[in-house]
Amino acid sequence: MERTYVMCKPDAVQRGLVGEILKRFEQRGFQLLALELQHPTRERLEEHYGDLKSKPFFPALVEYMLSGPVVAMVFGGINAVKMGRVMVGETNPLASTPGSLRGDFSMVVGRNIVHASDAVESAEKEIALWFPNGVKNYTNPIIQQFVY
Ligand code: RTP
Repeated sequence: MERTYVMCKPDAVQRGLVGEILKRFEQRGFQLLALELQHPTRERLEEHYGDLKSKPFFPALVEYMLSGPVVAMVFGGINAVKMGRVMVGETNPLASTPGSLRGDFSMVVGRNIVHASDAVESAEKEIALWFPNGVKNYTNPIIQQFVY
């Protein structure tokens, strides 16, 4: 089963949007595989956003992500990575259509409420980074009956 890493950013936790985000992924048919409130270290965030180290907004991004706890989640499903990005919307909320999480709940790129992995390979790296003890797969019979 393809897996993706989804994270409610600190502004989502502070605004009480965790339930809404989780609900939308569950309703769409993703299978919840892991869920944890975490207080990430600077080191972990710098590794998570390692590809963006040279960007001018990198220091502000790390401070934003350190502004409170995050909710780390792993979801499984068919095309989970691409589908997760559709759920989330575009990086800039201005380009995110209503119906997507960022399109419904955010206004600016610096407070865009949620992360979802952008490729299968990065999803697996992110899952290993945020859940170092591993994430167990299991079979959900309700979801399985729609897979053909
Ligand atoms: P994410 O990794 O958080 O899911 O976001 P993304 O793939 O949609 O976008 P990415 O390019 O990976 O950027 C990561 C996060 O950095 C912040 N950002 N700020 N000020 C800016 O121009 C700018 N650009 C990106 C956003 O919080 C973005 O989600």
